[in-house]
Amino acid sequence: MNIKEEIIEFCINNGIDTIGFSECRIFHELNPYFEKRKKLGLENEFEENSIDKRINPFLYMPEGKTIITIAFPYLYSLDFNKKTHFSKYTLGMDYHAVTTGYMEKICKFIQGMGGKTMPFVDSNSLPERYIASNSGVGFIGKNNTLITEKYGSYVFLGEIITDLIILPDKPIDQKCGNCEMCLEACPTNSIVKGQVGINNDANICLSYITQKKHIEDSWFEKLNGRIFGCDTCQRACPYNREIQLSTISEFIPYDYMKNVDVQALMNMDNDLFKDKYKIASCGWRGKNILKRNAIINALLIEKINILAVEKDTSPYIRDYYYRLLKFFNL
Ligand code: B12
Repeated sequence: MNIKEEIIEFCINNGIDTIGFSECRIFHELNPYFEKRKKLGLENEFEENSIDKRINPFLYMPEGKTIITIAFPYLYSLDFNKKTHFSKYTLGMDYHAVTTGYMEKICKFIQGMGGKTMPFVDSNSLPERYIASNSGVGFIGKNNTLITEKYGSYVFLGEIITDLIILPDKPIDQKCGNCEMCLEACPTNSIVKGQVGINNDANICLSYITQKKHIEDSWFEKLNGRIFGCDTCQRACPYNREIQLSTISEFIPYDYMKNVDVQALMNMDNDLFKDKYKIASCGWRGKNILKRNAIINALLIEKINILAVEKDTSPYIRDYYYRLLKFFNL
């Protein structure tokens, strides 16, 4: 068995079957693309400003030779019938913690073969979807997501830079063809026709709006049941229909994430947040973002009385309370 086969076998034995390899190199071809997005004001606050940090893996490991991409499937059910809901990627244990556990094991294995390793999941600024598509793990669809054959786009991505030279896999061509179901489904038209990425405005993507600290009143009605994240463009994608579900047990949804108690969420205190929501993938933005979105959906979708929020200790929450009353003429 060669190094590549040994790594693949180790991953499979540890429950990971979607993995690919690509050459570690500077992604010069993305430079004009990122420049153009910058000029058009399409950059999102969660994106890295420095283009060098986005395209140069050698900043993270100067002796890097290969990037290994691992896809972690997270979907446990294709049921999207809940009116008020968290998006699917948030339902289980925080993916940063889960994927780090797997990546550490794989890194140790590679180190045992004499290789240096540098793992990352969301933890540096490299373009994870682009690297994954270079590694043949999937293709980047018109909805921007990395779509795998087995699990569709419902995967998290993790990468390991190593100094081992490993035969790269072939990238997979985009398979969207003339399909524009994601464009048509997006409630804010954040995905528009054109070259993938260039014309997409992540600043009006509802996933971002649910995570943004300050939102204008005009967004209240757009949330339409969303507490954190948005799955609309993924739900619309035909490649997400006949897919296999996750077998990663850490991603089994917590019951309170699947069945949202809006009343509890809008009155949430620090203890409840720490116990339940901080440990899920929606925790990193803090308690008040979730409370705010719960209050909006309590009024909009659940028709629940939000009076108790008037006395909330947070001025941020009280501000949204009064803005909502005004907006809905209550
Ligand atoms: C910022 C960010 C966001 C922002 C902006 C999203 C966006 N449209 O880029 C917001 C908050 C909106 C967001 C939402 C989501 N995100 Co997010 N996000 C990120 C983050 C931290 C950076 C991404 C970024 O810089 N985006 C800006 C775009 C322009 O750059 P890009 O991602 O590198 O991809 C573009 C280029 O590669 C280019 N491209 C592709 N091929 C080619 C070829 C050539 C020649 C050229 C020039 C360019 C080019 O097009 C790509 C698509 O725009 C990444 C982690 C990371 N470091 O990559 C996670 C990440 C992309 N997010 C992820 C997830 C899961 C999501 C959501 C599905 C969560 C949800 N359900 O709400 C949504 C999906 C929304 C969507 N349709 O994109 C996963 C992606 C999983 C997947 N299968 O694709 C990532 C990789 C995190 C992870 N480690 O798993 N996210």
